[in-house]
Amino acid sequence: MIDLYYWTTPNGHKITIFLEEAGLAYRLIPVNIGKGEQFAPDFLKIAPNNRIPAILDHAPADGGAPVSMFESGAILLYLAEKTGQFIAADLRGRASTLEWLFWQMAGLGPMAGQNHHFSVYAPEKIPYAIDRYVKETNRLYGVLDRRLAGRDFIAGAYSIADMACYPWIVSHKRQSQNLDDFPNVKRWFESIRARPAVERAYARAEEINPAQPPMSDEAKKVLFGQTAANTAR
Ligand SMILES: N[C@@H](CCC(=O)N[C@@H](CS)C(=O)NCC(=O)O)C(=O)O
Repeated sequence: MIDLYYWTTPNGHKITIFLEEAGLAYRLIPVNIGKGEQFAPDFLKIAPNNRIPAILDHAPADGGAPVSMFESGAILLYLAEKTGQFIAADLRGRASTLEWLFWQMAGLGPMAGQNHHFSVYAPEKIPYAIDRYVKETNRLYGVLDRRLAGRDFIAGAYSIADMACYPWIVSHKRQSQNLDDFPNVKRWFESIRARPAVERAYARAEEINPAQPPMSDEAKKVLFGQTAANTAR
């Protein structure tokens, strides 16, 4: 059994997608980040960065004590290694899965995240910041589009690289990106959206946080303006 500390955000969806695809038994533990639940002492013990997702694997492959993990890319890799699924077994396939997984973690995720922040959440609209992140997101979509030309998936067979990228493309409109400009991304996106496991993963999100209401002022206060001092627990 795997406990998944989860909220209904792109980084959370990556892990429900994997667990649904692999058919692993898991329990969702909602961590409502808009209410500050990411600062609960028990959560911080396994996720010291006060961010979801995190997991607790009660049956690790070495048969020892439960293993906890934070950081969605590390969790995807851990689960792929645990199950032997969604990462190529050969050296070259594995290398290409890892490079695109890390590309998502270090590029697409953070840039699209800042794009959301300045375009949607920031209390003042700062044209330079919006333009900077919309353009950088656009560049990254272009990189992904070129990668997907002539390919069904990002790194050979369907893999953790696809699972990492897909949830960040779901919110393309919020990122001011038009999928018609990226036909390979669009084809890939539609094929992943239609996967039954992906549908189940997003249905779990609906159960936990129906209709995903717009972020409240209270949630903005919790999420934005965190510093070392005010998050020290
Ligand atoms: N690099 C981290 C980022 C995780 C992350 O930013 N999680 C967000 C939700 S998508 C969060 O928990 N935010 C809580 C907060 O900002 O306090 C990962 O991929 O796991």
